[in-house]
Amino acid sequence: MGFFDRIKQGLAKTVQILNTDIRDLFKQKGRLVDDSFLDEMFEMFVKTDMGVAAAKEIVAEVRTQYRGRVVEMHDVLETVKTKLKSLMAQPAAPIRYAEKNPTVIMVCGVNGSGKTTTIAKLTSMFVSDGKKVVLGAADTFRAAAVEQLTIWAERLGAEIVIGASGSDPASVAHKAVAKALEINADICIVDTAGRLQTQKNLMQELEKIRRVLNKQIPDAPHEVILILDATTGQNGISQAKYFTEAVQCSGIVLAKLDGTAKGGVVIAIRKQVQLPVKFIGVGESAADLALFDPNEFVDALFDETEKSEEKGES
Ligand SMILES: Nc1nc2c(ncn2[C@@H]2O[C@H](COP(=O)(O)OP(=O)(O)O)[C@@H](O)[C@H]2O)c(=O)[nH]1
Ligand SMILES: [Mg+2]
Repeated sequence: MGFFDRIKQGLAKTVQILNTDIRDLFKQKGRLVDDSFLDEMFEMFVKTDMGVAAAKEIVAEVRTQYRGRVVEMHDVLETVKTKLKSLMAQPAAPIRYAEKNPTVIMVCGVNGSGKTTTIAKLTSMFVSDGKKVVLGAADTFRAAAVEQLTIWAERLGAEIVIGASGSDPASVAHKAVAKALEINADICIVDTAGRLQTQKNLMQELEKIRRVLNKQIPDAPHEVILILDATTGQNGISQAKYFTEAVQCSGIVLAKLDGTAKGGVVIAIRKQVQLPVKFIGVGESAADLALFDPNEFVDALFDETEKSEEKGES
């Protein structure tokens, strides 16, 4: 399956709802763009969780261009897609590699957001690029967390560094980077325990991990990636704010996009958070990670609708 189809499949729930709603909107052949059309369109966008502000902007654009006219679905969709792409635009945000090995990547987020799974996905990507990866199991609170990461490491062919149960996460992170230096690994990824953005002491613990890594290698961590769970919707915005204040995140991975019909949340995040979305998670396996490209993302969202229109099914 190609990259585009993988994203599309991952977004299936959102695509399906959006597709149904768009067809309803254009049920009447040659629909007149009046207030009730624009209201219906607004409701449809809000349902995807893109946020009221983004929905308003898109509808305003459609109003400016088409109000009072009888329109074809295709023309309106082109306008909507162009607007969405501009709302989500971001500078290219590939992984920032260190000049000298290892590239240190710290991963953080709330409980269950998909940190460990995303680390497995990133590891799989790096390993298939021929890179040597060391994982640091700095989620020392739960034995199960260490076990989960160990299983992935074995499966994917990465080294893993663990600490005693309950030991200082910063010291485990330090040991992992030391190991990466020792064996000349390309990448060291540090897993951390989940925490709420409002838990001050735990956020300080995260800061400490960052500090320790930075002492060990002056420009580390090279990436601090915040994992957001797409199914929790707009709360992600608040998480991004607090985590970025504490540990200067460099980018976001939006996990579980496949589990929600509200894939529009990416739009809300791009609009309200000053961090690039680097990857999206679209499933539970190590291969279910896709680079986030706003253009591809929007094309995937509307692909079904356009296909059925071509076939004259609308
Ligand atoms: N459907 C789906 N499930 C995911 C994705 N990422 C993680 N999960 C699941 O979410 C649950 C929590 O993930 P985990 O990585 O353990 O979260 P952590 O607590 O942040 O480390 C697990 O059941 C994962 O399989 C994803 O992109 N799609
Ligand atoms: Mg975990």
